[in-house]
Amino acid sequence: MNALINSNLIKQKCLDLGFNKVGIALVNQGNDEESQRLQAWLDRGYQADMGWMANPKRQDIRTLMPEVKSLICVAINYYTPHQRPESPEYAKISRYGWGRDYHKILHKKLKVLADWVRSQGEGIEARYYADTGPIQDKVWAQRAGIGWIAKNGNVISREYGSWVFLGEVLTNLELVPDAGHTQHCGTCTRCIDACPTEAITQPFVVNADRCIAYHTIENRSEKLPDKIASNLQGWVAGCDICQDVCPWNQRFAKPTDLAEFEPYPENIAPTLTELAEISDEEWNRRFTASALRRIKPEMLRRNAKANQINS
Ligand code: B12
Ligand code: SF4
Ligand code: SF4
Repeated sequence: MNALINSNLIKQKCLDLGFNKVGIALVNQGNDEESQRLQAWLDRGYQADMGWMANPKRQDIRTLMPEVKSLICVAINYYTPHQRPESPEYAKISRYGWGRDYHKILHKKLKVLADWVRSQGEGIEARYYADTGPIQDKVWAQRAGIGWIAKNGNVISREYGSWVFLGEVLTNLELVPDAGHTQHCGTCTRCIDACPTEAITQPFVVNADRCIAYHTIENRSEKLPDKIASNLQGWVAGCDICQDVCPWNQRFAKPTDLAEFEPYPENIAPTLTELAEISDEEWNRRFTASALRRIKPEMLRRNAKANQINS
């Protein structure tokens, strides 16, 4: 399947669909280094209870789609200029969860893109993923030139900082690849120094078991570990500390033009008291079509109470 001519057309289509960045990566090289790093991360138990991170498909994209030749990688900017109030009575919700569920937004656009790619010729195949597939989204984004995997574990783009969600379309088309992105953290260590739970155990490596984002979103136990609970600093849903301190975000964040990412008004400054007592009904009302539905009402109450007890 040779469609060298289509790369520019595909990129234009992505921009027309509202993606802010697009790049292409080829599946012609081994994945050995990234695979080994992922394995080392798993061997250390850094996935905590996310057993699905050990799915072997994540190590080799060809096990997911044997005929894949190229990835069309996209990024979408979700930053809005709203700021959280600093007073300790407020609960902090991270930016990824302020507006409508990003999975819904990306999947809708990626489906249109994948259908369009397929319609370009007989025998063309295309499958899409964003976050939920057994794929290393960040590794492919870096290879496609979207940005670099930074010391805080996020992909940073020059244009938008790290406030971008990532997705990709896998296809059997042989497309013209972009150059992989170079690394621009330099000697900076701000994110590592700012992390209150020392979750960035070495540059580029995040131990989920120490990360506030993991414990507030994924940990389903009744009680949070003491070392996390005592360092929450107001966070009840994810954590943005290592992104907030990043000079790239401070200089290059730009407001998104997607209305769906505008925050639900109640997500900017909820109080710890209201969330510690939130009813299941109220939770259901507040978080309609929100990525925060992953944080069940009892987890949200647990997170808010842990902040109250430890403040
Ligand atoms: C598991 C997961 C988590 C876990 C683990 C985080 C992590 N950094 O791995 C938890 C629950 C903690 C988490 C939190 C968050 N997540 Co998350 N998460 C994922 C998921 C599902 C897999 C990531 C993964 O593969 N981790 C495994 C490790 C081994 O991979 P890695 O971090 O890419 O590691 C590579 C490098 O570190 C490098 N490396 C390792 N060692 C070394 C050593 C050297 C010397 C070098 C140079 C490199 C290097 O190699 C590794 C493998 O190639 C992805 C979606 C996806 N399918 O990819 C989203 C994803 C990474 N998450 C995302 C987001 C938004 C977040 C949060 C910001 C949400 C929030 N505000 O709370 C936080 C950020 C926390 C942080 N500092 O990383 C976005 C990130 C977007 C972006 N711009 O990068 C993603 C890509 C989802 C998406 N499609 O948009 N997440
Ligand atoms: S998200 Fe928060 S807890 Fe996790 S590594 Fe970043 S600063 Fe540390
Ligand atoms: S704070 Fe510094 S080291 Fe951390 S991700 Fe940003 S530039 Fe890289």
